[in-house]
Amino acid sequence: MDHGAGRRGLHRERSRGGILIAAPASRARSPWPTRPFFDLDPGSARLAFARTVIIPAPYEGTVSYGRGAAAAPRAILEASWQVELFDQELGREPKLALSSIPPLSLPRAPAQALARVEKAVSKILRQGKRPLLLGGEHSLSLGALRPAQRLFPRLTVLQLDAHADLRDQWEGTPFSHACVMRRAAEMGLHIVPVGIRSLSLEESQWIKRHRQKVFWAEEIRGKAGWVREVIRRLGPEVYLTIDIDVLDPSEMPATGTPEPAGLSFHDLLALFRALAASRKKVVGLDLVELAPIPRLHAPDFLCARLLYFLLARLDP
Ligand SMILES: [Mn+2]
Repeated sequence: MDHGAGRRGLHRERSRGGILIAAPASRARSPWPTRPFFDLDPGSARLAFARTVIIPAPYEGTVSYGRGAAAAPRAILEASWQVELFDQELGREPKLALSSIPPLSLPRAPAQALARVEKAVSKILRQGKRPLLLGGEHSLSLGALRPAQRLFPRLTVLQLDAHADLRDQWEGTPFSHACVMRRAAEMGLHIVPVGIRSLSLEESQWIKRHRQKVFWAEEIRGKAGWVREVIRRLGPEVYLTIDIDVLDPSEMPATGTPEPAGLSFHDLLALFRALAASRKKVVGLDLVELAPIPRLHAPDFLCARLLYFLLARLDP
């Protein structure tokens, strides 16, 4: 359905039109570093011992120039080397059983890219390990959700996001980042969206028609009780998708489609603390839509720090 040129134009901004993002070409071409995430010692970063396996997926499908989300996996890897391994809250250095594979080489066509993600995620799931997909665009999540659902049919998707991502189609493809949760819902997955504060009329109507519970950003900021309620709505097996634009742009400016009045880093820590304590099984996760800004490394570091906090609690 066409909602008019104005709204489409607005959404084009969502497609990362508005922010100039470029990485030095030399860095883009240099080979992927062999140095492990978080500088873990090579022994504990071995694939055989890993409980969580990072899959770097530098993909920004429909964008034809400029480097945005595709630069994120390397930026997070490099930032992760600076993360302090001592966890003050835990009072120790957690022993992460974390490994990674080399970045996926993804074709531009969304359907083919998703198929390749699916294959990589499926392989890790079948080894009894937890895939951690590092995007890239949010559309990638679909490639992880398909194999995860095959193994865990009652899977819940915990979606942290500023946008509903419930459009039926966008820019001629049903596999756009703006459609990812719509596809997930159509797969019969139970969805728990958190931090949403931007959506189209079509998405708003879909939410009403399907009586979809949404934890709006407005109902979270500065309030208590929402964490417990989110956890209560999760099934025993959870796939966590972190669209980093869930955060307020004051803390996370490096994303293609920033939305004001978002969640805080502390909100996410509170949620992750509760999620880890809940004994729900996080069978897979992704972090998507970081679009690094050259010479502004705080957002890249935030992502690394967020993942370290979460993994330290999921794999204590
Ligand atoms: Mn999203």
